[in-house]
Amino acid sequence: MEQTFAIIKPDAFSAGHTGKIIDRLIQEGFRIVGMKKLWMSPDEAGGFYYVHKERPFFGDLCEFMSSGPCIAMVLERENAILGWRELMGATNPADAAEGTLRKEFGTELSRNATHGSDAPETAAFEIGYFFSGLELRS
Ligand code: FUP
Repeated sequence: MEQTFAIIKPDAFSAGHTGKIIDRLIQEGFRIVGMKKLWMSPDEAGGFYYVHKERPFFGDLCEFMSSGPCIAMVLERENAILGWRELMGATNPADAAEGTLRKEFGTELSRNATHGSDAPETAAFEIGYFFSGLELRS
């Protein structure tokens, strides 16, 4: 079993897609180990996306991620990291395959509905950024 970290981003949350996205991930065999709704400050979003802090889109990314509430989750399944990335689809919804979450719910590169960790090290950092051990007891 592997854990990954996922976000239903402010665009998808405010559009009312949370239930549909949760339905899909349960259908795909993920177990929700932790889940919370939160509204990040720009600074908190910047800490989450610190790897991108020198990139030209960093400011817009932090503004978007703090534009409204989102849903943060820890998901567990075999091969969870890659499996969740596959269910989300390509970063740019325009390139995402049919049937993926970003294809269905994303609207543009900077508003792509969901986030998922890309490697075990990032999953560990991202889970720890949002959840305490107590919140993940199961
Ligand atoms: P991903 O791992 O698929 O979420 O993609 P990245 O880590 O490369 O990018 C993080 C977020 O920055 C993406 F979800 C969308 C946003 N982004 C932009 O807004 N512009 C870009 O040119 C690249 C990424």
